[in-house]
Amino acid sequence: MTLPWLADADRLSPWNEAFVVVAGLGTSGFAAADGLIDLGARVLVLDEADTSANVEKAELLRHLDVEVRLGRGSTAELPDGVHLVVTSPGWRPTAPLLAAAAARGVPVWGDVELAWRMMHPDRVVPWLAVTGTNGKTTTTSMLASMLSAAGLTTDAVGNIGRPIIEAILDEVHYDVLAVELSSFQLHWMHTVALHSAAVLNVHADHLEWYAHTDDPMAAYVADKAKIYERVTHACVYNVAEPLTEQLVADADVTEGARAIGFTLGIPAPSMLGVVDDLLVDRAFVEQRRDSAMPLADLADVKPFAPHNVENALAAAALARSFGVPPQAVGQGLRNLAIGDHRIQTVGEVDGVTYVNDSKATNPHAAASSMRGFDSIVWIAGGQAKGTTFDELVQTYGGKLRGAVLLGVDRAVIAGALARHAPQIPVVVLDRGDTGAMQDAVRAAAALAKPGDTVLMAPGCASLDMFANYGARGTAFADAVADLART
Ligand code: UMA
Repeated sequence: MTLPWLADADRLSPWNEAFVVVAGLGTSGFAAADGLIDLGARVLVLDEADTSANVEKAELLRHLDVEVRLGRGSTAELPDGVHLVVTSPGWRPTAPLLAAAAARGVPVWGDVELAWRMMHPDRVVPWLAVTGTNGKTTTTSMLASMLSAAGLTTDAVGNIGRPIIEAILDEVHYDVLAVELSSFQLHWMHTVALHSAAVLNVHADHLEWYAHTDDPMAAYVADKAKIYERVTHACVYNVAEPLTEQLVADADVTEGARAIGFTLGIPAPSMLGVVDDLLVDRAFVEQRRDSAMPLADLADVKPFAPHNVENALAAAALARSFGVPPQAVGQGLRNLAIGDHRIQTVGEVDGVTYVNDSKATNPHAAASSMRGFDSIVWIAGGQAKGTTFDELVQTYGGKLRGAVLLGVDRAVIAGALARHAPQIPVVVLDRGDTGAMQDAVRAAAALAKPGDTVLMAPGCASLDMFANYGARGTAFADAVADLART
């Protein structure tokens, strides 16, 4: 059963005719159900988990006349008569409910697609969006800070934590939104036309989500590429990653949209880059053939690391495409306090610096932080998520004084070290409880010499041993504090 208006649906469509299933009652599913009720649809939410958090949310939704089914088996089948499925990003396309929707020709939207439809036709707010394997959250935060510094009403939304739907339902009228988009969210996006969009980098991650495809990496890249489709103003790419420029060239953008590069080198026209100690704009200035506009000091980028300068340039490009004045770019960077667990120095003991980069949950992120240090004792391991460490060890093996490995996929990293840097001493910890971080820090301290950096950039997810990457980072910082006391 199809609804003829659904393909072009917006907020004013006759949603009271629609029966919508929301897949998942996490952060985005709850917001989606809320949004759909606001539109007037009949809503059924399904979730495999009957955790206390889900039970609580289900109670709230039932008061709004939403039907909720929780617990094992409740997502096994797609009920009859469903017109639309709105899925949470974490659901794989192979989940039985989504596979059934595909088989029956029932459209599947992500929460981002729903948010987009809910703004039209009369509450439209421009979106500036960021994707990439690494740096998305930092760049989105930098962007939101630049927009605020320009006096605009804005918020950082999307994969960063706050569902976009929440902002659309908000009483606040936003001038513009800074949106972080994951590959999962992009996968289920169909008609969104962003004001401007940036792809920071594309490296292997989340390949298990695409395991059902012939070429998981190609499928992941194809989802990242979707961010540029229909862009109206600027497609921002990373000059150091030709693939991102290729994705812009291949995209079907709105007539008049520009390709804007960012580079750690001197920028060509239509790029942002670095000249001496300044971030400069040679894209959004009238005389770009022969001049560049200073935006900020390199020292405004915190924490200072090459990849973070790239993040700042990408954020600046998006902000400038929206007309943010140059001085607000620098002010935005200075106002920002980036969260913990990202290349955060947590202590110095016996001349060795201890750096927490627990947020480095894939090999590319770990490699990015290694770029910033010279002699490293590396603490790594956790869930590798189908990725490999060969390229990282080949590139940065020369900087490693030693390595300490822990977590479920420690052997994956040990293998890469044995193949490409067999001379490096490696300590492999078999202990799997959270206390293993204490052992790891002590082992790293024993390998380090004054002037070295002990870098906890695990290149893996934390969930095999810790509640989340924050808990892993805190365990590391606590272990360093203990070391300093002994
Ligand atoms: N569920 C099922 N069946 C399934 C899969 C999940 O029932 O087959 C249920 C789970 O029991 C759970 C719910 O679905 O109750 C979870 O849905 P979800 O995993 O999509 O999580 P949300 O809470 O909706 O959070 C999502 C993003 N999560 C993922 O993409 C995995 C959050 O990104 C995002 O902040 C939030 O929407 C708001 O937009 C987190 C993330 O880890 C931070 N993102 C990945 C990353 O950054 O690497 C992409």
